[in-house]
Amino acid sequence: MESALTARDRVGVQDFVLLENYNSEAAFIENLRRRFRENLIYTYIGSVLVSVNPYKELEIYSKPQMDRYRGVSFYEISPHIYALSDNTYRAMRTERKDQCILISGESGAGKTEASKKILLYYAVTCPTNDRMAALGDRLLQSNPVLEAFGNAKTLRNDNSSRFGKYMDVQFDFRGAPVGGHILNYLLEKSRVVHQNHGERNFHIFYQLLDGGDDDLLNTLNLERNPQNYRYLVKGNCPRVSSISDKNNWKVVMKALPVIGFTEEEKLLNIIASVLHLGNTQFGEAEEGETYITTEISNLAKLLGVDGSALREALTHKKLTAKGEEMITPLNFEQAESARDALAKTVYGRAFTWLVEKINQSLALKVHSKGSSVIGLLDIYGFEVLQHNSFEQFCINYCNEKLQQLFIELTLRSEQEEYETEGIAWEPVQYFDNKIICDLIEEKHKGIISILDEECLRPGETCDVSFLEKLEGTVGGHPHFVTHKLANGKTRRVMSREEFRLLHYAGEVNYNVTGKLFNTFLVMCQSDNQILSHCFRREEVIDQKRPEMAATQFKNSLMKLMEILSSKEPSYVRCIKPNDAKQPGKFDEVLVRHQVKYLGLMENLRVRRAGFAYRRRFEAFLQRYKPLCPETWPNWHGRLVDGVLTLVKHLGYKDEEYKLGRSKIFIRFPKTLFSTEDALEAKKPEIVIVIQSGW
Ligand code: AD9
Ligand code: MG
Repeated sequence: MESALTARDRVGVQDFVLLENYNSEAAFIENLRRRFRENLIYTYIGSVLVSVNPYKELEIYSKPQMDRYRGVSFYEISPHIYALSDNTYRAMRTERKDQCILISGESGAGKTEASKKILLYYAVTCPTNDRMAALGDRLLQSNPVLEAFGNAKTLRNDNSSRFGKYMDVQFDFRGAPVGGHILNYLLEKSRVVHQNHGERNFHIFYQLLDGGDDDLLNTLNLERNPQNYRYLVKGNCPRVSSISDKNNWKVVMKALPVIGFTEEEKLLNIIASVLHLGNTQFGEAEEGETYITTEISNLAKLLGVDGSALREALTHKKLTAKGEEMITPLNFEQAESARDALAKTVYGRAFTWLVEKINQSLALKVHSKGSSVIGLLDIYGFEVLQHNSFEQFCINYCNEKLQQLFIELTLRSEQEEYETEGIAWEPVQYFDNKIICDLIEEKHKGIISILDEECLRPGETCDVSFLEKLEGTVGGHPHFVTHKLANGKTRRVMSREEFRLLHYAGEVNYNVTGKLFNTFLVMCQSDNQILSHCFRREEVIDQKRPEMAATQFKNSLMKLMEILSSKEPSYVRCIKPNDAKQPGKFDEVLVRHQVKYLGLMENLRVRRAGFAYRRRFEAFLQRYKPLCPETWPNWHGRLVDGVLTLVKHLGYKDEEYKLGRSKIFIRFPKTLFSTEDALEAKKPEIVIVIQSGW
């Protein structure tokens, strides 16, 4: 009967549903703050885990800590990411239903760290399957590799995920992990050629230059100083104090063989070739023709292509008109843009290839009957930059979809619970962000459809007409704003080249000009001859009528939503306590904003709508049976009768509780508090009873 909760664990309330003043945002934030001050970064809203990034290492993730959480009920121990992991795992085992854990929050809030802790928990605590003993290792080791290639230092996060990741972990009938699969979403490829001030390119470039030995760098014809590479100097930030590129290089090199990767050389050639591509320069000849002024034989060798073919591809373009092929020269600007497009494509292809390799290594190798799955979703967080492009549009759209799923599923499951238990309730009003999702994705009328139409038009610049079309189609939408005001005047604070979306999480201005929305248009029309040499020919996408990038992304998100909806979801809602990435600093304004847009207050209200607290009959009886002589030490009748006997003895009034089919629902927190207090007071007696061999 010893409680696993210590006095420190009890700072504030560990479940927001127990807040006396549950309608008060101030009380909500004060509870978060009090707990954060004591390094209690986790708090529940019912079964949703709210996590505040501590920005420091806490001693709460060790093996003994994992053991504390195994098989223990949510409410009997302090909130933790391990409790959620364990609960999800047990639900999968006992209910034989696939699960998923959805982690959301803005950039830097702690999503990736949370997903790694969950994976670590499973790798350490689950039984192993003899034939797949190393799978846990492989799952864990895929992380540093993917992070090296897909994460980068941004202003918001020193290790920001620049791709979305959904990972399935498959378990066999004994609960041992036996397979895994990763789906990756839209890598932010523009970072390969451009970084904002204070940001970096993907980690792997710096790791290679800092950690690779002299021989390797010689072979790749690279110099150690990142400042010598055009693609690495844009952000003017070659080093990050919180990151050791040298050590991380070692970690990645060690991880590659664990995940079964043997084509290291090929991968490094690609990384080096991107750097050399960046340093490729052009000169302008007369008549607008362009030529390459730098040495490219080394680059051609690294890419595995013929030098003159490469030269041709960087300075000319191939057009097919009326069945005839025409080769026309590129001007200086076009050549630079073709070079950058090539760098992005090569890097993007390498990333996809890496994910494929990891998937091969994690693939289920033994046929396993009755296996179930836990899916883990860790996407890039909502972000607002000074200059927001097509990529931010996709990132924020993705967050919008996830929020929609959260609303649908929490409301739906809450409603379903009341229904299955046969209990009446009043629905709570929510801000439903479906209206914004529709604005973006609706067929023929949404922003993505309009973007698609523009992409199909010949010509290279379509930004202005795109904006005009947007105004014509979605101009009156309450979540869409441009410089034009309804009265025909112009909004001074906005330029003519941007539109604003009022996202659920805040307002974002998207720029539609030149290098932003437009680069992706050029890319999807590019005819890239080099990639066919780098990779298998059948791998190269048919470019005749490319599926537009935005639609492709939309379709992949739709598929993801389908996958997630078919599983039982659990939620981790991550909160970033300050913008300075500092420990101990709780910026109330920043936190309040996140609490608002994550819909945590509504979430709490729904949870409290009818009944603050619910528990299965057996769990309730097990915990509180010492409080009633008729149920202690054992109740032999029907569970529901035992619970009824117990609550009558405790003096619960009729309006304070309801009995469902399998659960007791308690309306007010104070009822539960007084029961908990009674249990606390009774403890010494219970211990004596247990010790005397009752
Ligand atoms: V982004 O959308 O990918 O830009 P995330 O993934 O939400 O973002 P991440 O998990 O990368 O953020 O966390 C940012 C940093 O906060 C980490 O690099 C850690 O330094 C720090 N962090 C986050 N969670 C924890 C934690 N539980 N314990 C200690 C943490 N540090
Ligand atoms: Mg991340």
